[in-house]
Amino acid sequence: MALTREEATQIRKVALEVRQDVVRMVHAAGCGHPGGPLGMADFMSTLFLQHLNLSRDNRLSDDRDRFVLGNGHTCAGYYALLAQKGLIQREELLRFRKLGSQLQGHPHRNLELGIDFSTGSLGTGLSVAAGMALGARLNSWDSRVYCTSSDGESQEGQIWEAATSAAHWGLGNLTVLVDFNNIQIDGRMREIMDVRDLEAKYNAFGWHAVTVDGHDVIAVDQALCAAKETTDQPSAIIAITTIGKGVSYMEDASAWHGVAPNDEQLAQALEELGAAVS
Ligand SMILES: Cc1ncc(C[n+]2csc(CCOP(=O)(O)OP(=O)(O)O)c2C)c(N)n1
Repeated sequence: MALTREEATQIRKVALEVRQDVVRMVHAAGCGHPGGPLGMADFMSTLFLQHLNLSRDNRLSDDRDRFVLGNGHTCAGYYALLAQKGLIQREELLRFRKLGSQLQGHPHRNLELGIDFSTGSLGTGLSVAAGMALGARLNSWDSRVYCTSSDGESQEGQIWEAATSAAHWGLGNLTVLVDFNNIQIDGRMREIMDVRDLEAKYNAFGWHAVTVDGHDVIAVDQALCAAKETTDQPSAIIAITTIGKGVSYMEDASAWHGVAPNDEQLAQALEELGAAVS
């Protein structure tokens, strides 16, 4: 069913709050990755609010959805969304990347917090997600598995081993959302290693693949609904995004892949994101 106007408004509001949390968290840590999560905030908020069946109440049960953040360096936004869902305490967000914190710079498996798998080593997430999807099917669990990936991560050979396996097993309960911002750690994809048309590639591997504007929450929601209806093939949603979305000096700039804003830059970012500057 299509998103109502109220649902779309709520998702956009949460995406904005996630962006505010991301810049605050990375600033407080003095290090981390702001660009990716700012770009992913709209499609991640659509997934977490509208589709992902994960809550404080069901987080330890078998019959719930699983989530794997394949591009683990973008975890600031993931943690902010787990806080939105009541799985992480809001105060903990500002301990991001601090010694002793449960919220390290790459996700560490912690089912109490709703974190299903440890990631950060690019290429591994989709394999694990495919294994979870197969396991859920073998156990007859009512469980869908969602995984994120990225254009940079798509350079890893293991992604395509996982894609081959998932199609072979007809994992209709598996969906990957690929953050395609055309930028990776060192610059533009085409200057480093162009992965080209990922929709065509996933289709050729036997997936149901679509490309959407990753900032259009209505389009993302429709793609997630179509993925649910595709029961005999895994689905891939190639989400075209702008790295650093919402903060003018971070937008489309690979320099902001993994740098913390200073005090002045934080103030400007929060102002642009409509947050109270304290
Ligand atoms: C196996 C592996 N190799 C290298 C890295 C270092 N690394 C971290 S992020 C990154 C770039 C990934 O590209 P992408 O996810 O597209 O970057 P973004 O869009 O977030 O800038 C690299 C190479 C890693 N984490 N894992």
